[in-house]
Amino acid sequence: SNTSIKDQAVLSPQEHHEKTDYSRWRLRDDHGTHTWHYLETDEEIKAWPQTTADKYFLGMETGLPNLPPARKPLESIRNGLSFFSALQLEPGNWACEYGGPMFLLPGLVITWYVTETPIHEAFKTEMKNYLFARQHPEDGGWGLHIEGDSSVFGTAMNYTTLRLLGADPEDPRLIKARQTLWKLGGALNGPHWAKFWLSVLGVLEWEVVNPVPPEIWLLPDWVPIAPWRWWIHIRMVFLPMSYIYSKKWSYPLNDLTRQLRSELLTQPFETIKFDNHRNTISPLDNYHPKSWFLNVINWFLVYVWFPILRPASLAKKGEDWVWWLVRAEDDNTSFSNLGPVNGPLNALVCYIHDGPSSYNFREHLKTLPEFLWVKDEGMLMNGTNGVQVWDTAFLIQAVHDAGLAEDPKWKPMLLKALEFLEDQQISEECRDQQKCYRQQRKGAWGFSTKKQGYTVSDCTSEGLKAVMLLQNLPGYPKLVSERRQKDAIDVLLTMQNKSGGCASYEPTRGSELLEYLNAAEVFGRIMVEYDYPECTTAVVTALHMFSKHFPDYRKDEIAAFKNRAIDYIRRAQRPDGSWYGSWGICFTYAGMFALESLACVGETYANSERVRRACQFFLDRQMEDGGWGETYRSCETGVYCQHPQSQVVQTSWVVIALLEAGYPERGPLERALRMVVGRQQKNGEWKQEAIEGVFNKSCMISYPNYKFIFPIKALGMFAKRFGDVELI
Ligand code: LAN
Repeated sequence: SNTSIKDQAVLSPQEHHEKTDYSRWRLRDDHGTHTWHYLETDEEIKAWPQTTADKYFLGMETGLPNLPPARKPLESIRNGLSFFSALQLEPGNWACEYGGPMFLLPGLVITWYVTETPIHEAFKTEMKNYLFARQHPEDGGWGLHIEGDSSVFGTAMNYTTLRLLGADPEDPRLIKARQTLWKLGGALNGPHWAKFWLSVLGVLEWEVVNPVPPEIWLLPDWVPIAPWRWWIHIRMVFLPMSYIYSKKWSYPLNDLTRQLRSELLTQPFETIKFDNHRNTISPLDNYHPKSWFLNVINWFLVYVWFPILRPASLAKKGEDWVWWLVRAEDDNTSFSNLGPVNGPLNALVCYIHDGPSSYNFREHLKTLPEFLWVKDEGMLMNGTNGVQVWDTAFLIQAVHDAGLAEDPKWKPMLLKALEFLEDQQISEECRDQQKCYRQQRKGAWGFSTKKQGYTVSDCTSEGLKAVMLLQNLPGYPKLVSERRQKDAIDVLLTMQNKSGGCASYEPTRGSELLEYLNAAEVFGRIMVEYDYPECTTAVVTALHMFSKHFPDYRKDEIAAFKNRAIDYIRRAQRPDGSWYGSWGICFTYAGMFALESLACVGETYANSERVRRACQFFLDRQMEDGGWGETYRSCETGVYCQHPQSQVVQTSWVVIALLEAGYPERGPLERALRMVVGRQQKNGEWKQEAIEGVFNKSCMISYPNYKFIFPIKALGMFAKRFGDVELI
């Protein structure tokens, strides 16, 4: 702790918090696999010095120099790159915090707790610090994500996490959190996943959890609701959940969980009839209310299927098949798992099935920390095991689009980035691909690492584009062979939907009607894959670029794919000229992609009413200071919601959009970029502003590197078009 005894005496309990010694934290990056380490001894510290990137991530002084003030786009880019290049990690990738969601760390900490896994003291301390730092000052609660209003999900789960990490229930901050939780009706008003985790912990009874039957995995593939058709993140969460639900596995009651019963509930535990509360939920959590259809099914499962009809043999068969699929997922991802929700759940399944000292469970304990991140506020759990491929591919493209890829100053950085992408391309199909319903992946890139190993349509596309851009310049080695580029194209050609659009991990496999079975309550549009202008654009532009270099390879298929995709982009435009974004906030993000799609088939401001309408949509929303800003409410409501402050990232997206569109006038672009350059710090960095990303309509997620990548790209594209003119 770095607060002295004297300080501690004068701090009120509220202000008193421990901190670890930040000069001891290090990020290790082993082929993109990130883990944070807290060094205990002086020898270790000497042997492993803290890097500039470590210091930056931890919010410490980086010592990066002040640079000559930028007046022109290329000067601003140079300053930005001087700073950002210092954050490149040894294997060639960039990293960052990937926080935002506030429901991830609880799953991990509950899993550790119920498996009696010791937690490193430094981790404990910083996790508590993070949760306190992100507690809403007004009401002491937490929301679904860092910027969201307090909800039962956020408050009950993070309160519980703090208690499991050793926080004192009499700490004024916990008292305040409890009051808010009680006002919202307590944990009985939580959504499905909160009730699930609290039942695992033994704080609630399993009767409060809506059913998750493993036998649903036994449905034949032709059945329209069979789980292989669901969006991958939902089915991979439901998979291990169904096993644990079927076992009704709970941690034995102890003093702490007994206390939690009284802290999280508004009435005495003994007086509660739990099955009456399966469907109670606070309105603040109920983003997507369950359909009457799902309520009927749940009723049938709870009162007829489970107690009366369900044959023990079928239950066993379901559990066995689910176990097989869990094991396949673990093997195919080297225990990284698809994401931060199914990771802890799979770990728990292995613990229940194989026991605490089993190989499988212990391997999980090794990979789970790969989701963790340390920053100035403390330790959090990332939305994936990192952003490695995605951000690295975008950075390469930004520098290339700025015309700087051959500049000797940036070549070493780009070469390393290229080496990283080469290393991270997925080289083979996974074990039992068909049986575990996995999409083709040989030649693909994922969002984070090859080890995680999931194809994503746009990550493959952006990765491939970055590789092609560099490798086709003189002076860059051809690290990714022609065959491997073609493998990536083969994957992309599997990704198109009937509509012409592309989804995220797989083409859409089920009907939108499956949303009637959406049981999560807190998220919208999660049950199947949908078409996304963002993903579609990435794929189309990759195919387009590829066919310039290899005009004969699968020529007709590529041409047909492109036509159908562009048609989809046109159809997806709203009458007001905009496109709704699903992975970035929101209309500014999707508009950038859609206009890039149209530009790649030559549809621009000069020849298209549609493009002019899209430009007008943005021009109508340009702010006083030249920038653009919309809030995450755009994602929730589907209507453009003006942010009180302009945002560097969104402004850059719009500038890129207008430049892709061939918008003829310089004025609005110049005003926008003046704002962006004006926000740049003396050392070349841009500071964090509002949250940038989103998923499932309701949950926001941070993309901290966007504030470097997109200004660089926007400024570079502008300079290419209008020259390196003085902006300031
Ligand atoms: C991501 C992150 C990246 C994102 C893009 C590549 C930007 C997008 O274009 C396609 C979808 C994808 C890959 C994506 C899907 C959903 C993820 C994995 C996330 C938003 C990061 C976190 C989120 C995941 C579902 C979080 C866990 C929550 C559950 C509801 C299971």
